Amino acid sequence: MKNFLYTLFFSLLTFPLASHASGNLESTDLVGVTFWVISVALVASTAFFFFESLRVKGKFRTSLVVSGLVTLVAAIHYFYMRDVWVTTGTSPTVFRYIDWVITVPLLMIEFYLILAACTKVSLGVFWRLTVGTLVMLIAGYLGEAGFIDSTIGFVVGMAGWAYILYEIFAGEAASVNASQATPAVQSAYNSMKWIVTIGWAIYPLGYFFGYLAGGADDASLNVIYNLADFVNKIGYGLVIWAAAASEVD
Ligand SMILES: *C/C=C(C)/C=C/C=C(C)/C=C/C1=C(C)CCCC1(C)C
Repeated sequence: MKNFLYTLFFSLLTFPLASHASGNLESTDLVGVTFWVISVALVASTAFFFFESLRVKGKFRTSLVVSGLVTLVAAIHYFYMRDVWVTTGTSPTVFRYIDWVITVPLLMIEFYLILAACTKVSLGVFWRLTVGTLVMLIAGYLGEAGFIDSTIGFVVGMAGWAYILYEIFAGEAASVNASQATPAVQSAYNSMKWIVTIGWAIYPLGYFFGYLAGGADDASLNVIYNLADFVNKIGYGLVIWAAAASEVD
């Protein structure tokens, strides 16, 4: 069984590698270099999370596989986004949103998964986190792509984010964490909560400066998003891994 899983994981890793770039990266293109470095870090993290999922206690396996799926999906998008950047010098916004629609709900349900590894958690937690996330992203996309007014997209998107923050700071998820989670899970939960508050704030700020406050420069915006993704996808996964690994027996 383990050999089968190793083979499966390894074959999944070839997807990002197969999506090769058609343009050459100039050594002076710093934004392109950040795309490159993050792509490779995402592939390496995917291997790490998948293989570690076979070592941690069974109840944490799903969480680590989900962390690996987040970095795998993001790696594939990063290879394409680097291509868009290198060949056109413009922001690969559509790819970012496609990536977010898949990875952000997965990141959010990690709260549910780590709590469910400790105790019985109602499915309401899962659905509220998923729906809040989708409202945030879909409103943002519609505003950014011009289907709805960009201010309305921003306001509705912010409301979706506020709803998720409420759930993890003061809602049912927060009370289950405080009363029933193990110390390791509580500490992961708290770090994740702050990543979702501070690390995620980069994206609405980017939207605000890009669409509502007169436009932002594409190069700076992409470097900031790339660094933010490093923390919010890889760092976030490592926080969960640290909790899971500390409970290995
Ligand atoms: C790995 C990628 C992540 C964690 C992306 C997160 C994206 C957001 C938290 C986006 C939030 C937005 C708002 C809160 C309002 C305006 C529209 C968005 C979609 C930029």
